[in-house]
Amino acid sequence: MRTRKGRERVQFSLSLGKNMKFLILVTLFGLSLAQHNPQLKSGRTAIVHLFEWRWADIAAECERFLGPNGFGGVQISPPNEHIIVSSPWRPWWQRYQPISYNLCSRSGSEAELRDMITRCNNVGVNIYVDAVINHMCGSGGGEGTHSSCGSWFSASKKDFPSVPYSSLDFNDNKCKTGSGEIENYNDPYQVRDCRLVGLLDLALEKEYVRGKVADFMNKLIDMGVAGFRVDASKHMWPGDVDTIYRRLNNLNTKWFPSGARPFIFQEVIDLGGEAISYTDYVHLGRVTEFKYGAKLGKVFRKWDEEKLFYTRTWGEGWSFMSDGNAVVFVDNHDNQRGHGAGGSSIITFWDSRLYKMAVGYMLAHPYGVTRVMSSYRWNRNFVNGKDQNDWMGPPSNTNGSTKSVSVNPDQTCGDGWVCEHRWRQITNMVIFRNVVNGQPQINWWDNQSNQVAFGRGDRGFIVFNNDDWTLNVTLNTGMSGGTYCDVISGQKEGNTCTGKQILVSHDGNAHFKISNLDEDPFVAIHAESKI
Ligand code: AAO
Repeated sequence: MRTRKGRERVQFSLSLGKNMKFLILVTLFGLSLAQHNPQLKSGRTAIVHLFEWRWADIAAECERFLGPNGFGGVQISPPNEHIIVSSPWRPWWQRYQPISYNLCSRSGSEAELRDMITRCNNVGVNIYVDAVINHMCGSGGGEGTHSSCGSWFSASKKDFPSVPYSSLDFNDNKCKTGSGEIENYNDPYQVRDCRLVGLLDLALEKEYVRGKVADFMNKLIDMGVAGFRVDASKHMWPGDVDTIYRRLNNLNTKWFPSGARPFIFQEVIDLGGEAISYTDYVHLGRVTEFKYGAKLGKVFRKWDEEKLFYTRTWGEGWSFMSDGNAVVFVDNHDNQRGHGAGGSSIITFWDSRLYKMAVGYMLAHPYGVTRVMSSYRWNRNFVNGKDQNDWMGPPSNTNGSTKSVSVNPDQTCGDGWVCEHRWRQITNMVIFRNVVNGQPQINWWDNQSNQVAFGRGDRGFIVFNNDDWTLNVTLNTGMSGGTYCDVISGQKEGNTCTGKQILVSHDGNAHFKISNLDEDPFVAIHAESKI
């Protein structure tokens, strides 16, 4: 609760003068707490990860879809120069192997990046950069110009002249394992000083390296980005990244209030049971809460005897980190294909019916800063439970360039792009989250099984049926009397509903009937879906 209060205070400070606000934030909470603020524009609340999208497509998506539908921001794939891998052919993960901080990548050029940042900001959508600062390419990355801007490098000599980094800028002298690799996650020294899957580990304790990383991030801040997902944060010493974060510029005042700090959210996988905990990082910025998707997957799949009604205490009550520290998601680009952590319980677009419910639940619930995943399809090929094609990159042309995202007449995407964020149920729940923003969770109801409902003040109400029988019940919605459109089976268009209508009587009660066989067995109404 301490941090919830903290957030209220931060929100309160928004109404004060700009300089005053900065002073209060710095003196009372320090720079680091300000880095917990996603700096979302005008009532927006959700981020979407447009995994592997081209900059030109993101710019267009901001203008034609994300801006108008209330999305708050986009997490983009790493924008800096990366290795180009031919075996396997152009895997998505080549972008997690930096060659330099030049801004040309599989997603486009620096000019295209700048154009995207400008156009998205202009329609109220923030850009968050996936920052890969723990390492450069893999030690087996060879030598040559197989890199996205064509820069020469040598992995074996640890020579990256386009930064420049030399063999002096890496950690190998500090790492104490025989292989030079992380061998044991229970030894924090190995995790921070040795190589993660063979990736050349940067010596972030060095002033020179810190300077190069801060320059890279500051260039992006000056271009107008709102913050960073910090890749592999667990593998960097908190003191080192703290020094770098402190050097970051305030956000560009063309789009953000003066004194606004970049939003920092750190990728730390902590499912418990390892030496390194998320608590080492929460004072520096937010942290990805990996327990969230792993547990929500079990709940909706009804594994381990989980039931939806147990989520009455969802959030801190499930030993997740405190609300003000968490970034939450149902799946991410790693665990949707068996990388990273979370295991088989993770729900993805491949299980679309469960996925819509799980994402709907996340967006309706007040806990955390929410991130929606937007994926592409690939040819999965399971052998003994492992997908042999977990490396496959985005929809591409024969020369390896990424295909543009095409939009079908019904607003879904084509050419292998899944665009979960465009699924009506998910888009409408992003809007729901904006409409109920700041409202407390109230009027909880459950059937002691997998049917639950809750409201958000008098602004919204949602009902789930994940049991194998019909839900048929009258509930207090807390909303004003009238007719509302369910935004799951349809939405409000003009003064009619394209899907179900929900009648709320003057006392706030409404009758809900949801068959377990419905296409989507949940119903959501909000103040702006009233007709
Ligand atoms: C590629 C090749 C490698 C090759 C390498 C270098 O695949 O074979 O050696 O190039 O040439 C991505 C891909 C990698 C790829 C890499 C570079 O996923 O396959 O390597 O790009 O191209 C750890 C890190 C975490 C990381 C995650 C994947 O802690 O930071 O691994 N995620 C980020 C990115 C990711 C990216 C990188 C980092 C690197 O999101 O896309 O890699 O930039 C435990 C630990 C976790 C650890 C996992 C996986 O998790 O706790 O910290 O994540 O293991 O190793 C249970 C446990 C859970 C455990 C999990 C898995 O769930 O509860 O704690 O099991 O064992």
